[in-house]
Amino acid sequence: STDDDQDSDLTFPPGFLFGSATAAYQIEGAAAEDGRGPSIWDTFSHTPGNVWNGDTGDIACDHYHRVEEDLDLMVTLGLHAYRFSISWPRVQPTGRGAVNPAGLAFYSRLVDGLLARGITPIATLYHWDLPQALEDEGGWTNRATAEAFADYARLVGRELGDRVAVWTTLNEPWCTAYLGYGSGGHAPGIADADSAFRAVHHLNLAHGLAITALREVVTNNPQYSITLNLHLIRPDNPSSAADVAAARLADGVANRLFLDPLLNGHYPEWVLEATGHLTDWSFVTAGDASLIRQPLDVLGVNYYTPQRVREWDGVGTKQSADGAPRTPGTAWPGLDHVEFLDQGGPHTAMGWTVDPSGLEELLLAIGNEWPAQPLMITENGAAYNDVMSADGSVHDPARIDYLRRHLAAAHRAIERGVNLTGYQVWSLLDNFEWSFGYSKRFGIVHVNYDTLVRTPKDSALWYSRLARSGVLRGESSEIR
Ligand code: PNW
Repeated sequence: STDDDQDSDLTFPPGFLFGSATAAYQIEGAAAEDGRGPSIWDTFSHTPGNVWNGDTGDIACDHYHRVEEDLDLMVTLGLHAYRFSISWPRVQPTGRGAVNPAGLAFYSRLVDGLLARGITPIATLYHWDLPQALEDEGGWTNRATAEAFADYARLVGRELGDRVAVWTTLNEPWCTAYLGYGSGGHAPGIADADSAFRAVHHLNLAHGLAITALREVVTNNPQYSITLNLHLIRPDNPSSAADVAAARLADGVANRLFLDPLLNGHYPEWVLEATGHLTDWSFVTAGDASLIRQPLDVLGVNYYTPQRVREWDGVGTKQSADGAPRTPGTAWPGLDHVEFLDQGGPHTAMGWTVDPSGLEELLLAIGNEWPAQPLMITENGAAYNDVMSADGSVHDPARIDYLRRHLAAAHRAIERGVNLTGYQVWSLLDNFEWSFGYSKRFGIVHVNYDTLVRTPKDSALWYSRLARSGVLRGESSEIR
């Protein structure tokens, strides 16, 4: 029997938070309403050639107008928690100074709506929609953006800091730095290694400053967190020293540049050296390390697929990271001699290999290095080409299978001692999947983009049984 055959029922610990996640730009729409300022994703998506089919978040799921309906949907599904993000330009249209009261009021209503329904609010302050005005001054390449972020955190904290249970500063700073400023595949579409490393540091700094600012103003003793998309990177041939070195370098650039300052209080010297030909790191100044390292009540981990690398011998055409769309630059600066290999099927609609063992391995690796650090899976899920059947239901057995196997992997990690506090499925709704537009459906709830009607998929009904019981049923007791 392999790790993935799960025949017995698995019970999750009491208090384990089953929920689901979304992000403001991906679902809200109402992009120019009630005083919201433009973000880099408005600019990027409205620039031809950046997003599949020319899709934008102008309307998205129209969640801004349908928030009550969506809250009721969460109740129907029995969710314990809801992870959402706050749109900075909705709250502060130019990223600085004047507050937009209507924007703040929207999130206040959302939080009240969650609490009234007994759902735990997990708020993310930044899920990629930087106010365009700040990008015009250099965005995350600019230290001042980190300082502006702390001011924004403070004013949101003043408004919601009596009600939010978990504050997450940043979602996936890896994506912001390396896709936004490295590959150019995400907004603001800059392809420059030096800019990407500057962004890494200023995002780390923004996190530390924001936690400090929140602590000054909140009153309800919440949990503080950050969400990272950590990469589980395996050497193709574990007995090849060159492949092991390739995997270590990839881990250094993708993971250690975040984990080390956040949790250990310093940058890994060897990674700074290994990337020294691309940036001089002079923007890291004395004292920054202590600003960045703030105690984290929970570390958010997003996981979709592992990676497999080998040393590239320089011959032929190098394979690139799986699923990555063609972009002007690289999301892996400094890895000229590292090749990312296709890992075989099955794949999701993103082209990402389904491999739950990577999640268990990742959780154990973090748990072993930081045993006292509570973790939460803040995203995990899969895109499939779902279609509505004639009877009006959406049968998505592949997604159920994906979720079941990843939840079993998470359960194995718990049994092996990892302090895992919850699981947020990505995503509650089909939504704007960044450069892939509306072509990729990650939701457990189907959205018809003509009518905006929401229909829970089979996976949503399956997930609600899990959330209500806390028991992941074995395959043989599954009713499909
Ligand atoms: C995450 N990569 O994005 C985000 O947090 C979500 O907003 C997004 O919808 C979800 O995962 C699904 O993609 C990622 O290229 C985008 O490695 C790209 C990568 C990783 C995460």
